[in-house]
Amino acid sequence: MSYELPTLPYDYSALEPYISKGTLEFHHDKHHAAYVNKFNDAVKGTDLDSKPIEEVIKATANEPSKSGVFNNAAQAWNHTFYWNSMKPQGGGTPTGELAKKINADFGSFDQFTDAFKKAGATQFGSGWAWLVLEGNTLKVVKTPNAENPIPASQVPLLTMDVWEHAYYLDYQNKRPDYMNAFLENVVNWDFAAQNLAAA
Ligand code: MN3
Repeated sequence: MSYELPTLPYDYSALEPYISKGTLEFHHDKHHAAYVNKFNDAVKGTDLDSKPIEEVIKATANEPSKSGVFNNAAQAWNHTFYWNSMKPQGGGTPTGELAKKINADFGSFDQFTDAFKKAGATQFGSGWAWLVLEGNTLKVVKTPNAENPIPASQVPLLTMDVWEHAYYLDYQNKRPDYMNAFLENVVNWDFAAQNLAAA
């Protein structure tokens, strides 16, 4: 059962000027596609081949001998989740239950954004910043390289890719500018709210 590269949920130019067509073309068509292809090659013919990708991620996390499967499975999953964490005319603030829960668990929306940006800024090198539900509490976490919150039994609600390939063409080394644009202009709070409702 091979994992298919999903099409982007919007046009390549739909997030401009915050994330360019060129960035999304490289990021989706080259980087994400390569992870998907390598994952399918690595898992083919193994006992994990028929498992859902989330199960593969859980089964291979913390297994050094299976890092090739894990890294490509997690990166295939993370990027699909990242595309859905953004939308054209995104940004703004969450509403409804998600807004209430952010206020309850972080103190305020501003305290959430401070924590999320700090997670992205302090992830040394490549990785991801996440809003997750752990038990009944929202948390911000960061993960290095391909790692994601699934093996820790945290439910991902939202993610931001902080690998340089996510922002270098548009922002060069200025990761904070990319993070501000992500939160102010493209973040998809509807997606996070759906994930919370389904958790
Ligand atoms: Mn990436």
